[in-house]
Amino acid sequence: PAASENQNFCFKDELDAFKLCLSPNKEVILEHYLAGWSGLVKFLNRLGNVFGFISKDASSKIQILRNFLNGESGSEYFTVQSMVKYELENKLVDLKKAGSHPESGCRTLLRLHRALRWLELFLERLRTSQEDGKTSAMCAESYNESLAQFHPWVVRKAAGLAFCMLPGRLAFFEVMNVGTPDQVVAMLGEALPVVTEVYQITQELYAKHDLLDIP
Ligand code: 1PZ
Repeated sequence: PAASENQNFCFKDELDAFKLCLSPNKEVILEHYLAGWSGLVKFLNRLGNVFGFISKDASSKIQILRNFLNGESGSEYFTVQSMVKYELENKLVDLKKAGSHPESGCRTLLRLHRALRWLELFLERLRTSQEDGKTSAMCAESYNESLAQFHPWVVRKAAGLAFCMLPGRLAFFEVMNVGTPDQVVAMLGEALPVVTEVYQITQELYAKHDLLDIP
C-alpha cells in the first residue's frame, strides 16, 4: 500500500476496538465488537483481492448485525448477552434447522465468534514466530485447528489456496502498520489477552444457552 494510504490505518487501532467492547460487568457491547470486525475486514482488504470472498462474507455478517442494532428493536442488541436473551425469549432463532429465522443475530454472531478463535490462534503464532516464520503456514494451522471444522470441503479448499497468497512475515507486519517487528510483537502481546477474554465470555454464554451448533 502507498505510504499516504498507510497513515489512516494501524492494526493496533482495530484490535483496540475489542478492548472497548467489554462493559464494566463484562458483557460484550455489540457496536464495538462489530467495529473490531470492520477493522479486521479493512486489514484483509489491504492484503489483496484474493481474500475478497472472505471479507465479503464477514462484511455481510457485520451488516446483518448492524441492521439489528439500528432497527426497531435496536436497544435489545446493545450487548451480545441482551441479544441472546431477547432472541431466545421471542423465539427468533432457528435452533435445530434453518426455518423462518435463517439470519438471526445469534447464528450470525456465532460465525464471527468462531472466526475470532482463528484470529486468536493466528495472532499468537504470529507473535511468537521467528524471523523466517511463514504466515501462510501459521494461518493454515490456526484455521485447521478452529474454523475448518465448520466449513465444507470447497470452502476449506478455497481458503487453503488464498492462504498461499499471504505475504511473508515482514511484509505482513508492514501492512499492519504498527512499527518495527519488535513493536508489532509487543502490541500483539498486549492486545491478545483482550481478544481471548472476549472469545471466552461469548463462548461461555453460547454454551450456557446451547447455541454453539445453531445452523
Ligand atoms: C490473514 C488472512 C486471512 C485469513 C482468514 C481466515 C479465515 C478463513 C475463512 C474462510 C471463509 C470463507 C467464506 C465464507 C464462509 C462461510 O460459509 C462461513 C459460514 O457462514 P454461513 O455460510 O454459515 O453463513 N463464514 C464464516 O465462517 C465467517 C468467516 C469470517 C472470516 C473473517 C476473517 C477476518 C480476517 C481478519 C484478518 C486479520
